[in-house]
Amino acid sequence: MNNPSLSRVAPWLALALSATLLQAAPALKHPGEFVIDNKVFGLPEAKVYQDDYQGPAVAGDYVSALPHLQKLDYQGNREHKVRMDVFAQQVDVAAGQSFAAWTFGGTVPGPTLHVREGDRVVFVMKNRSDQAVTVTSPVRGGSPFYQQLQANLYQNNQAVITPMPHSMDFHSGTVAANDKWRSIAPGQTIEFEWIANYPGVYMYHCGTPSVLMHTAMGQYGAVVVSPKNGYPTDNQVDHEYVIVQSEFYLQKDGDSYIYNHNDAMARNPSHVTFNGHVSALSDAPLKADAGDRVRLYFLNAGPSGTSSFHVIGTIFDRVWYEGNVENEWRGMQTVLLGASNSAVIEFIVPEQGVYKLVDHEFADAERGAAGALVAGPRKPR
Ligand SMILES: [Cu+2]
Repeated sequence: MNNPSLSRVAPWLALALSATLLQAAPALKHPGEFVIDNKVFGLPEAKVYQDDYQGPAVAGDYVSALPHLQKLDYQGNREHKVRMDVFAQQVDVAAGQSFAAWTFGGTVPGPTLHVREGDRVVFVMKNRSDQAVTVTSPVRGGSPFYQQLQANLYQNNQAVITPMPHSMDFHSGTVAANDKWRSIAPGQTIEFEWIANYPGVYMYHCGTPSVLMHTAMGQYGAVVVSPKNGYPTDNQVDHEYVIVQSEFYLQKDGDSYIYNHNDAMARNPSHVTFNGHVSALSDAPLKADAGDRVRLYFLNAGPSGTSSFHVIGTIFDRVWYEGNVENEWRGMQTVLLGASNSAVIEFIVPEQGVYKLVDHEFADAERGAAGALVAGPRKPR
């Protein structure tokens, strides 16, 4: 090689090529798995079986309770063993207003799972709707979810027994739905794997008919799949929170509330909430300081309504629609999200004060889709 500039470039080129090749080879685990565009497909069939498991209903190191997101304290990719059992609970949606919800893990919305693009999830779910499961007393061997849950004033949940078939549909997974997302009977356990092939903020929900009823009864939550190479602002973010918007269709029934399917069909919600309770983010507002960059992982779970999310007094510096870094918007006042759409939203807190979070569809804000971020003074840098 006579050209000196080329010989200087060559080692860099070799390094860059080997890095690309390393990235281009996701770990395969089972026969039949194949790779297209760096994504893994062809996962094994789900297993459905009967066992006598009575342990923690939620397990997984990166599973948290809203509005928390568990930090990914590992490099590259890993396999996650995650359990979210399904069972009924009496949950509050407003002060003194509760209903016998169908839940993943005992809360509405359910636990938040955090993984990285390319990670593998081995998911287990037991249908325990035929038994009384307690989630509000200390549990050993569970996930960070339990400690966060027990610190949450709005999760004074009580066990209820409502035997019922249920299923789990992760929008973050790419699989044959008739296999992995199939319904299981009370007492049965389902186990399947999925790969986080695409980054973003995803909904999971029960897909058992009536899907409208099963989701409106409380069976949904969020999965955050962080991009392999992160977001461009990762080292500037001071606070991050997860918000799930959803609506309820409840009518008074004695001391409690029950689901009204006609109201759900007519899209006439009784409550629209952030994180499952009309006061969740008002009485316990999000915290930050002036000048902080705040990141929200926002999911509109529906089941049927849209969300026009706005933070009064701020402009969204960056918005990644569906949480994919390729879908970047700048300088947004409001983010419009259909049912099961999401966004990663960032704004800079302009000064000390109170910033109201609202669904700017004000009929929904008045039904409860409102909260606040309280900002302290600017910290010396
Ligand atoms: Cu269900």
